[in-house]
Amino acid sequence: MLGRELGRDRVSKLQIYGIARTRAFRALWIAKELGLDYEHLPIEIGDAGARAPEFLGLNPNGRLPFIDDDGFVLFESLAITLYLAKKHSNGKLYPGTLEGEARTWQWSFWAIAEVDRGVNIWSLHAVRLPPAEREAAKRDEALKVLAAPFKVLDAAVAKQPYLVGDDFTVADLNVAAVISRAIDMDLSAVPNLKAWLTRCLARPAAREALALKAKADAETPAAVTRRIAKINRL
Ligand SMILES: N[C@@H](CCC(=O)N[C@@H](CS)C(=O)NCC(=O)O)C(=O)O
Repeated sequence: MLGRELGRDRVSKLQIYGIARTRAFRALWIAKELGLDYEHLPIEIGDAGARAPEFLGLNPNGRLPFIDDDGFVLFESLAITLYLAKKHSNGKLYPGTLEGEARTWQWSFWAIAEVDRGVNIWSLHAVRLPPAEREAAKRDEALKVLAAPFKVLDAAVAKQPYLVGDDFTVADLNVAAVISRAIDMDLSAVPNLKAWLTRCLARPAAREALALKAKADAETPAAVTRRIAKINRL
């Protein structure tokens, strides 16, 4: 049921919209990390899903994910993780100091700006598209683009176990979720990044969310993967 169809006199549980193959994975991971009671609505991309009128009414971008938290509707995957972490785990998963918060924003914006697109291009052309349709040139270019930012991340987690210090926070979740598909790359040039990513993705909450993603990946027809590559010019 859509959140907006519920009477506002009762509290509805958090709803996470988007099949786990998409960036909804990020929202699912934080919800599991926080132990939230939530409903997952695994809608697809496109006209039969996020671009259908009832969902455009919630997220006019027609993209996934978005959440409805008792009537508060939010899109942008990392805004969702930051919001939920701050709401439910301020001072723990969400750093409690001004500097810790700023460091979390820094890494989250960095992940979107520097590595999100490159990892997506690489994974489509290395893993997700049918082998005959993968373009080696796009895959190689993506690896070139990722090399410098991956070195930056590698250096950051060489000095300390996690991005904001000794403890795992939503900063780690955001960056690790954005580059999660890089776990299938040859990461031998960035061993600290590899160890940190492996550590983040081994968390019980991450494993549960990854299992949902793997199932959705396996069930995704090639036509949909082609559409993803085309829509996003990847
Ligand atoms: N910056 C947005 C990107 C959202 C996005 O592009 N989602 C993809 C799925 S991972 C999507 O819905 N694509 C289908 C489309 O654009 O029609 C976020 O992080 O939430």
